[in-house]
Amino acid sequence: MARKKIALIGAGNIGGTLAHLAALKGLGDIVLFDVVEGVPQGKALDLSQCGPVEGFDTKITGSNDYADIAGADVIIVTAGVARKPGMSRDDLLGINLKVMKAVGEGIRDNAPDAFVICITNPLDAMVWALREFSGLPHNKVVGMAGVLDSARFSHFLADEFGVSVKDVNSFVLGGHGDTMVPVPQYSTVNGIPVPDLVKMGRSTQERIDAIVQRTRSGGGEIVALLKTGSAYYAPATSGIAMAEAYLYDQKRILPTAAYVEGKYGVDGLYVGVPVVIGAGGAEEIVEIELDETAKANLQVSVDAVKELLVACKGIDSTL
Ligand code: TXD
Repeated sequence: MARKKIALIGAGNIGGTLAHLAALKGLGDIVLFDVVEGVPQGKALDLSQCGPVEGFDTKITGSNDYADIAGADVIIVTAGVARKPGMSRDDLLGINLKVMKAVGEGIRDNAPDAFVICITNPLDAMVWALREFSGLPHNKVVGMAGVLDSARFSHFLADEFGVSVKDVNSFVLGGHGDTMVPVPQYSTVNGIPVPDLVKMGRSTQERIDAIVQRTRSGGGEIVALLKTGSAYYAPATSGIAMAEAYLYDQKRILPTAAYVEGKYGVDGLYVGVPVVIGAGGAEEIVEIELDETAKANLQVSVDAVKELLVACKGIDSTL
């Protein structure tokens, strides 16, 4: 069977890590694309030289020409600029919207049948703009944020309860920003809901609230430490999990920035919700019962995303 083809648009910190992970996992042949000449080619050559050590024969190439992404099965987009200390994700909008226009047109013209995972920030607006510019079906364009945010939430919860991350399933809804909605009620340790663990005295509400807040500012915490950029190992790992769900038709329910039409009281925008991801892309949006607090918090997140879309339309009148 012919190998799948993975195109990575953006060969920076996340792009290079995506390529390394995809190669190690044997997901398919890899094309690293970037506008900077030499970077995708250099990283591709370096990564290819892992092959003899790891034993993978996948072809890894670098390119500055969109024609080379032709026929890609999965495209993961990290093109754009990342945050520096003191910057919010929303501060990136002006620059990255123009990047999404170029990337969207490149995908439209060369790989319209791909499943596209957008990672570029501000994520909820950039995935919407990328879908608009590319013209691909809404179920074939999604955003990666919730898998990362819930991984951060799960990591902190596993630490708090002194348990294996294997047994922690956590739930984050809403946008990839300060308004994201970690949902302890739907977060469990091997099926035991977090609120029950608090009642059992294994933590306190205050400590869980602090973990929720630390999850919300998880990206900023790393930007402040790194000073030169933002997180890239866990974002790349999260993007790869979504790509695998599509490539292997896993029907995973993953927190995903998906196009919502009607569910959760949302109509016509991308927001982080539980989505079944399989060979059909975003196959189904799973609508769960939310308590009043989670509903209100989700609405705040949706309103914040709507403001970003207004800003996008103010910059690019074709949107
Ligand atoms: O959870 C999430 N979605 C976030 C997303 C988690 C972490 C980082 N998040 C965002 O991903 C971050 O705010 C950035 O917007 C993207 C990529 O982050 P990364 O750390 O990979 O940024 P880099 O290292 O600066 O890489 C960006 C690359 C760089 O090589 C540029 O030359 C390239 O993008 N770039 C372009 N490639 C193609 N086309 C265009 N126009 C272009 N402009 C820049």
